[in-house]
Amino acid sequence: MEPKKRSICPTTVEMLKKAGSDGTNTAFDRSDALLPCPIGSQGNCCKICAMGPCRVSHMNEEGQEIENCGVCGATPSTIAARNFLRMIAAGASAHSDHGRAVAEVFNAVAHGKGGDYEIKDMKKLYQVAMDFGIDIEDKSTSDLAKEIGALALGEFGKQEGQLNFIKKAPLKRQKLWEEKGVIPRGVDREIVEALHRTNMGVDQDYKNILQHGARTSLADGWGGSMIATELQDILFGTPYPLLSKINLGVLKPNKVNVVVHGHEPILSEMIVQASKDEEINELVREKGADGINIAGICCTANEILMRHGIPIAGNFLQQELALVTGAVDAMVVDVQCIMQSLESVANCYHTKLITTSPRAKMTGVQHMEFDEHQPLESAKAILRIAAENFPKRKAEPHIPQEEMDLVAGFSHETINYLLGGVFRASYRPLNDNIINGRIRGVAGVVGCNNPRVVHDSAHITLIKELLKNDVLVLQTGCSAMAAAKAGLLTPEAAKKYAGEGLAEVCETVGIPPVIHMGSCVDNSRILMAATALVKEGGLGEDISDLPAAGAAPEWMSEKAVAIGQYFVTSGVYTIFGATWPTLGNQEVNDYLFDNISEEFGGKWAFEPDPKKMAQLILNHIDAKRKELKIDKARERVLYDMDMRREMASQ
Ligand code: NFS
Repeated sequence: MEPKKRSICPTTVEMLKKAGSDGTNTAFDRSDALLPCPIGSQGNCCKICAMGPCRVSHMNEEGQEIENCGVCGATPSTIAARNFLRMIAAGASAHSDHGRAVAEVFNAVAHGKGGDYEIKDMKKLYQVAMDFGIDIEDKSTSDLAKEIGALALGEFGKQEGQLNFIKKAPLKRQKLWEEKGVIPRGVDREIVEALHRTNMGVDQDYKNILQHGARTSLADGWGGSMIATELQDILFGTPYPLLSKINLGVLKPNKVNVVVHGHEPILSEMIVQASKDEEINELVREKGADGINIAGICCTANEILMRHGIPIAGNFLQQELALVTGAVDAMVVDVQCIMQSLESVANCYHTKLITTSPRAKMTGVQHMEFDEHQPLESAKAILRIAAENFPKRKAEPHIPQEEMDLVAGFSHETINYLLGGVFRASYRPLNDNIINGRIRGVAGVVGCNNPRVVHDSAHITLIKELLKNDVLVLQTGCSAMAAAKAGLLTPEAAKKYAGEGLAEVCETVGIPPVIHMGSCVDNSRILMAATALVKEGGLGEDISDLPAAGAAPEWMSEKAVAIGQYFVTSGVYTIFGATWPTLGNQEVNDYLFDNISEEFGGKWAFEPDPKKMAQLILNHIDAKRKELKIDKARERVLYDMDMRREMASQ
């Protein structure tokens, strides 16, 4: 396919052309060459034992749909539900193993063995201590940190009781979860149980399997992911709004370009710190460069953007293209969303690709284990390699010009502060503007890129439709990067893209109409923002009452399924684009797209067309406004505006 049909992002198109002429193969090429398996993509393939793999539903040579059972008798619904639960469990494991790594570093810091890491946000330390139910009176910060560290680590292996952060949800929601029996015990326990239940011959009732999917997902959203976010904020600082830039134009021809790619800020924070080291900068100058330039890809980029304003090179589908510029002297990766093809792409240019986590090595790639006891030294060693590599560039780099300004750094706490001020921090102004109809509703737009969708296009079409209709957009992950590249993360975007009501609120408060809340584990911040809206009052008693919805228009990772499910289980209407993992099974679809809402108030939907997706979200928001009896208020606001326009034209 022609590069310009591949992406709406100009640097992506430019680098795809260059990759073509350099003979470099990318994910875009491979997705053309490799069509998705028609059986697997519909959730109709069972390969959990050696009697199969069983294709349980397929077309025969006459084109008739054949629906049969697996060799063991497993029905297509059981198989589709098992596959779905395994996706949730895998996604939850990724976020949670990240959370555990942070908890381990946090615990080491609390015991004075944290090397160069330290506690940066004392206020958040106290907040999290209270969330854990710790009596904070008369305790030193070091004692509090030790207690938090022990409790946080304990959340993973807990056998009984419930995860602590469940208590942060609205009371009505907690009660509902209890009634439905889905409150997670330990994070690891739920994930292990998911794998056990989906073994050959164990759980065979698709609803029972999916009920455990609900519980496993909560162990992610209100467990592993939330632990990651909260402890990262204490260790590295709670984000506050800041300016930065995005897109491949942030790479600089005369600097040593180091791209950090992956997910855990434990690594990227230290790379940022080491880049300021005088000895490293001396070496960089010795090698003929004008300095060192750090840029991020994927969610680790979001982490260091949110806390340091480090620019972002690009989102998921730009990881190979960053190397195609010929300007990246080192790409350092840790875990998750790292394409194995990076090794061959790096070999086409001069880039040193370096793996750092014992959990994620790559054949043929230099491994430099990141020593968490001497993190700064590890980071410096990586930067030395990058500096040494600068003079080895094979050709003049070809860096696209485009870079875009953005404002990021919106934690749940800073939204509170921005809206209410230091002394009256609150969500009241946001609730009031939703109630009076200036803001029609709120949508979380998150998730990945997927080469089966024109890169970034579904994100941008959906978000623009929502803004036009006065929907405030909260974002994380690679979707936030797509919006940032399109200029939607600037305060000026309100005037340009938002409806009058939303634009007015954004201009008064001085925020963009699209709020970047961080990486994918930071979807827990969106849960907290939704909870704050409920607790502030006037918008119902539960997350499911809010005029709000979620979407992942270009998803590809199992992590997205885990996130989507914890939003649904938390009461949110959640729509996925691209494809849907149980497409081939009516019974499971009927449950996930419809009946599940009787249990949890939220439900799934699948809609690949972003305009139709926006309409579904607006319909849902309007229905919720009606239930809350605030639909009339909005009509009045709109009427007032029409009247104003009419008066202006007279
Ligand atoms: Ni999320 Fe972040 Fe991006 Fe998708 Fe991958 S980087 S954790 S999974 S591709 S949004």
